[in-house]
Amino acid sequence: MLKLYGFWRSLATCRVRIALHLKGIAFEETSINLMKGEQHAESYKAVNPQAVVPALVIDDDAPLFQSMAILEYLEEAHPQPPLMPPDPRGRARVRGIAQIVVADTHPLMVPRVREYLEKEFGLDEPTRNRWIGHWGLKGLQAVEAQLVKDSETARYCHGSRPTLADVCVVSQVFGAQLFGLDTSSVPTVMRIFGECMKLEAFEKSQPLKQPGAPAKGTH
Ligand SMILES: N[C@@H](CCC(=O)N[C@@H](CS)C(=O)NCC(=O)O)C(=O)O
Repeated sequence: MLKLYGFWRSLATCRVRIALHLKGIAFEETSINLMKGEQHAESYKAVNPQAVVPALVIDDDAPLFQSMAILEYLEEAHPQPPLMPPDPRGRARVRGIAQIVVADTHPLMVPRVREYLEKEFGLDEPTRNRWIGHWGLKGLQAVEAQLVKDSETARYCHGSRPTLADVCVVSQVFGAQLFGLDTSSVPTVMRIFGECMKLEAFEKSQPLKQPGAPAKGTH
């Protein structure tokens, strides 16, 4: 049984959770409570010295870390159903969309950045939320611009089957919802989000459906 270290509201964990469900891979999830700082416990840093989730343990081997690396591993080790297009150009596009989220958007919103803004610069919560709103929407708007201009955009971000682009974009929409962002400026993203949410793998992976999540959205 695969062991996923995660947290209910972690967007990076959510990406891995969605991919595991899409591929029908059984796993058990261990919660590392980021709100209580459990990521900094020595016992967890033995799993992932970066003190972040997710980490994925397979067959008691060294844990895999970084959601994008884990997603690519799952795709290579469990090719069915494919979450990447067959052609190199298509794969580059899917990776590009995914990386707008994973490399350029989500890192600006994570707890350690929010804590640093608070402790080093004295920014209060409304100001920190403006920061998050700004970068969270910029990222989704960058995805929207890519989706709108390319004829490969269809039911999903790339064609008629979900890909790693959808996995990443949906995780970021969950983040926008947790922070109460107005997503009306990204209609294509939200249309595709709606399509993905018709699939059980996406629906049951959402933050607010995980053990420990509050009944109502909160960040
Ligand atoms: N680039 C990493 C991001 C990992 C990450 O920052 N995870 C967040 C939760 S989504 C975390 O554990 N944060 C702990 C902290 O910031 O202290 C990935 O995609 O796996």
